[in-house]
Amino acid sequence: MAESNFVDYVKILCRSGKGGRGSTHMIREKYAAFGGPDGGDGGRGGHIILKGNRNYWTLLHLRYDRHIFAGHGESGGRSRSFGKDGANKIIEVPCGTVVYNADTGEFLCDVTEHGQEVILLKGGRGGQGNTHFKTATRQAPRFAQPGEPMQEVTVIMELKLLADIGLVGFPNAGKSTLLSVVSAAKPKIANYPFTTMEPNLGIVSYRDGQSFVMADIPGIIEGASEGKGLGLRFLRHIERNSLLLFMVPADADDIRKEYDILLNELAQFNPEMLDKQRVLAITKSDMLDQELMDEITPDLPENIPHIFISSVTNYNIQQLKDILWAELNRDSNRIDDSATKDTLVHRAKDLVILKKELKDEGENDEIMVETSIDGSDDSDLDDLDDDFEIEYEN
Ligand SMILES: Nc1nc2c(ncn2[C@@H]2O[C@H](COP(=O)(O)OP(=O)(O)OP(=O)(O)O)[C@@H](O)[C@H]2O)c(=O)[nH]1
Ligand SMILES: [Mg+2]
Repeated sequence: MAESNFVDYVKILCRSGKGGRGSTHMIREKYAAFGGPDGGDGGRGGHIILKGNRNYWTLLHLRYDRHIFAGHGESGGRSRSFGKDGANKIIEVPCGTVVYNADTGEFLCDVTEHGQEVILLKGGRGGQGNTHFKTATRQAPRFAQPGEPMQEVTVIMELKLLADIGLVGFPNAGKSTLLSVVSAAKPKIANYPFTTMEPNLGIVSYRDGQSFVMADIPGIIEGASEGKGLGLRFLRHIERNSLLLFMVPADADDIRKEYDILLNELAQFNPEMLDKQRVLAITKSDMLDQELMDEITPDLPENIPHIFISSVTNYNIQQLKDILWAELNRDSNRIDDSATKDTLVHRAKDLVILKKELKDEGENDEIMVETSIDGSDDSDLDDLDDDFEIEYEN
């Protein structure tokens, strides 16, 4: 997987900036007899922000930047001058990026829309300068508030492509061929299994300038859930599709059995996949005549729509599009405004699975951290009175 440009899994260390400390400065001027406090507030630490960008299709660009640190807030200064805020770090990600805590597997956030910004880690607030602590009885506070500490987390970012329809089939079923016929995508097509090694997306134009997005993923075989073939790692790219198009070739020994195997593998990956609407296409039907189709039909699953197609002769391709469009637009399947409302709840990752995943993805190497972040910077506390509690308002 290492040489591929299609990167859909990365582990990154993120750290926000700490807040700048408030200043303890005292006025010392020739004509101000007793001066007094004039220390300004520290600046806010930089946030770590994720931003959806539809021009990115993979997480490849993040492979080269494993440590993402925002800037620290500067300390406050004399004459009530504020410290400068630390610079935010914006991480641009493709739409469909899901973020998990790499240590606990906890789901943190996801980014589905172009331009959408999500604060992953907040920068520490700046401390208040000593001017805030002046009271009638304490005219010259020689302390100020330290800045809030920075936050750190190692995350796993996973890309789950956002498409309307996902193609599900054994290798060689004709998935890529169909995509090449109904869209402008040019996936590799060949008469051997596992031609497709990474997902392809295509935009299918429908009547009246409407369109939908189709995702072609590598073929699934029996035992994929135990890691056979290319395993199930690519299934995450059809997790969010509202509709699954199952494809079984006309020359399969047992069409019904192939369909059941596919269904079972999806269930092993995530049982919620079975809640999605399905359509079955019997591909390569140019190899069948009407008589054979009639013979096959009674054995097909009863509860879902099916259609015989041929990408080579274009047989029933328009009818297939009609069925897909109708299913997509059934209220029960509709994804509001293409994926603002997710079709799938992101669950926390099981720790055992997480460990295995990291190993499979070659991401289990430790990310080195140069400095520790136990938060408080002791030097900030030097001037504090013992009896004074510093609290941040929320
Ligand atoms: N006769 C006939 N052959 C087809 C049809 N569609 C695809 N094929 C052939 O089937 C073979 C496999 O097609 P692909 O589109 O690469 O199959 P795939 O499902 O993408 O396969 P993987 O990427 O390996 O999972 C190719 O040799 C295609 O030319 C069809 O409608 N009729
Ligand atoms: Mg293919």
